[in-house]
Amino acid sequence: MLDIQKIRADFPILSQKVNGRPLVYFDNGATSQKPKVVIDAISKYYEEYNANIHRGVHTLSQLATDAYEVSRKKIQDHINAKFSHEVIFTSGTTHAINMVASGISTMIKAGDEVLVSALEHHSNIVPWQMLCERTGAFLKVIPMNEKGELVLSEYDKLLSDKTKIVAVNHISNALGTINPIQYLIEKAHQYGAAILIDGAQATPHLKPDVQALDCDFYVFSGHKICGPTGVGILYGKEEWLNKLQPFQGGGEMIATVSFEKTTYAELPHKLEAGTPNIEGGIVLGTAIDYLNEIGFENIATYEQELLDYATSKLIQIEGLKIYGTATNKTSVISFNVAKIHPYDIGTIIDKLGIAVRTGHHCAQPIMDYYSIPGTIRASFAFYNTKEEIDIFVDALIKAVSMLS
Ligand code: 7TS
Repeated sequence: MLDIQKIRADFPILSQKVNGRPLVYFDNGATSQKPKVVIDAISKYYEEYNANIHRGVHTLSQLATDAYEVSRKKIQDHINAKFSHEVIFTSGTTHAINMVASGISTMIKAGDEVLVSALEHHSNIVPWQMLCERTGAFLKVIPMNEKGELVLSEYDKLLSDKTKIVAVNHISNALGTINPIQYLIEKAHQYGAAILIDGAQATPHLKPDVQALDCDFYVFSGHKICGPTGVGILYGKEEWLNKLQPFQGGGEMIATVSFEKTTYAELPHKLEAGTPNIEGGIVLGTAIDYLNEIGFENIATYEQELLDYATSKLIQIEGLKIYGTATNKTSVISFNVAKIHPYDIGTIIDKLGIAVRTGHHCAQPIMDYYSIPGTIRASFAFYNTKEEIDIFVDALIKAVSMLS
């Protein structure tokens, strides 16, 4: 059992008023709020040991380097990677996917196939389209059904010896569907294809075990798991990361440089050119410690309760339709009410202190599937409460009556 009031006290922003009302923050799918330990760790870094890493012999540089590498090790343990050099710091999920889609180019030729799913965020579509444009490969799409689940029988049919890489999310940001990634990974491997899992929406809710999953790449963002913005992770199996062409060249990623030839450094440095987000990397470790103290099983159980409670209340509103009703679903509810534009509802409830996201959620193909311009999306975190859901539902009823 979680002590939610105690947890809420860890998050200074949650006691803010917005438009004169207590903040109800239901936009966790976009970014999570940050606990005081994370905010303090950022200040501590800049106040006490700010220095560039992997470079200087001086004390501060050593302290910063050690803290950065301790964090890498924490992330390795958290996702159960075999080696710490399989954990590459990036600026976020988008950067990590682009690193793979760009770095794998030399292994893709005209006529090869890249598989994504109908449930992807644009970040896991566009880099693959760009890869296909560069190489002459074809992009194929695993379709979804009305509930927002992937049609696995179609996936089976799409896979062939031409499939070189499959890129799918673990959890859909727009609908909350939890995809059967174990199955997707096993099947991809049967055809010799690599598979990248976009864990941006999964890592706030669960602890992935990359060795048990046996995925080739797993990517996520720090800012969605109580960490700072501008930092994320590319996990890759050692053999795959060794094969990837570096996305960026520059300082720190080399072994030797001359005008005739440059040789690359070993992992992880080969893929980490330039000065990284040092504070972000260090503090991502703090955020992961914080979440692990709360416990991912506790988080999942509680968020499921919030999801069930909110769903049962929302479906009582006349004309409300929920998009995404997968059997395995996380604490995201996407919906519309009658023909009212999601933006109008979002704007009115913002005046009542409630933060939700409205629009296509960077997942336009999902909106096209349902023939809608967008939805209202409420996404809950472990620090949200049933009382907040009540406030949200009351505000929604008010907004609908104003707009009908
Ligand atoms: N993949 C998924 C599944 C996502 O949900 C997001 C961000 C990204 C990739 C990109 O992550 P970034 O940190 O690199 O930007 N999703 C959302 C969202 O649902 N609302 O705002 C951002």
